Amino acid sequence: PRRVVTGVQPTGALHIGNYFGAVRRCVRLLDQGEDLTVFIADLHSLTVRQDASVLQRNTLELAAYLIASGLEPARCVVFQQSAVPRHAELCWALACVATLARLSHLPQYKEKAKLYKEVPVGLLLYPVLQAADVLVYGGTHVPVGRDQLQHLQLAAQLVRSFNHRYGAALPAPQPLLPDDGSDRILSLRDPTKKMSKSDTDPKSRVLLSDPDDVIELKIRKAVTDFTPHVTYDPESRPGVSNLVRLHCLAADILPEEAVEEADGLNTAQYKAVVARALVRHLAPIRERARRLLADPRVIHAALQHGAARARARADTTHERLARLMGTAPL
Ligand code: AQP
Repeated sequence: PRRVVTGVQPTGALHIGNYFGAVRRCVRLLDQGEDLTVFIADLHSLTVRQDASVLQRNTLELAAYLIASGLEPARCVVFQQSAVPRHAELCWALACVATLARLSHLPQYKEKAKLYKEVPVGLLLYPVLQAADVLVYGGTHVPVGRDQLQHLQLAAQLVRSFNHRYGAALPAPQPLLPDDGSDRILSLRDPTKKMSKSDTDPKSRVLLSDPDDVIELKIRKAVTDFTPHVTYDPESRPGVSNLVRLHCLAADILPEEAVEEADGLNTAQYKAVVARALVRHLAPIRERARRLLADPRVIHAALQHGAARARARADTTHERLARLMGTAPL
């Protein structure tokens, strides 16, 4: 059977790139009847320095927004990664079959390592932990963006080495790629870059927590180009096309339909249409999250319930692998 596994880091408020690129795709997978495991990747977030109380708050808020977006604990397994120590444990076993050469050649590692004088080992192990996150549940599919394909190839290679060494039968996880461009929502201030939580300009992203008027303002200020009419042409008009894409994702329409709706409007007028579609889509989610956060006990209970289910699944994999590795308790 298919098992879909994915994680989101609690490194700051969720933006519409995370939402359309990850969260909403997961909701769609649930609607299609997939078996889905979603974790809040707090261990991953430790690769950069975190303030403990901020991390806890971000974890709570992320849980609220995941549940409010439709990843309800009754429909999928949602939990905090650190609540299931098997992730870190399997990461170690995988690290023992990974090679330094392979890990240090991954483009994302090289990119991030450049920012340090002394590179933390966690940065190198990041994709190994990602592999463990999936394999610990016998995950078969991972919803990813195109920029994560290399990490999935690494996971497949680790699976081959691990299976070869121990005679295990872990499945190599397959990527699930979107065909609607939702894995690459661009910055509203610089459409050559991805929208990102860590961008220093808050106007570069719309947050799920943004009030209606802030959404309108940020879309109104979005950088486009000097052609007044609206077309969908991601290569030559990334800014406008990003807005068309957001319109499509929020209103559940195709680019042709969005462009038709924009007929006779200039980009400034069209931005109001896009903002309206986003507000209509996001306001109910924000309201549900606000209610959840007003009494976090429901969130705590949901996470505990999710962690218990995840632990039970992870234990099954662990026991099987421990026997093969010779680390089963005597
Ligand atoms: N711009 C984006 N468009 C589509 N999908 C996106 N994702 C991130 N940015 C975009 C997807 O969101 C999921 C969760 O991401 P993450 O929390 O693991 O961190 P990230 O990928 O590093 O996301 P950010 O927002 O850019 O954070 P920072 O700035 O901290 O690095 C993933 O599935 C990701 O593909």
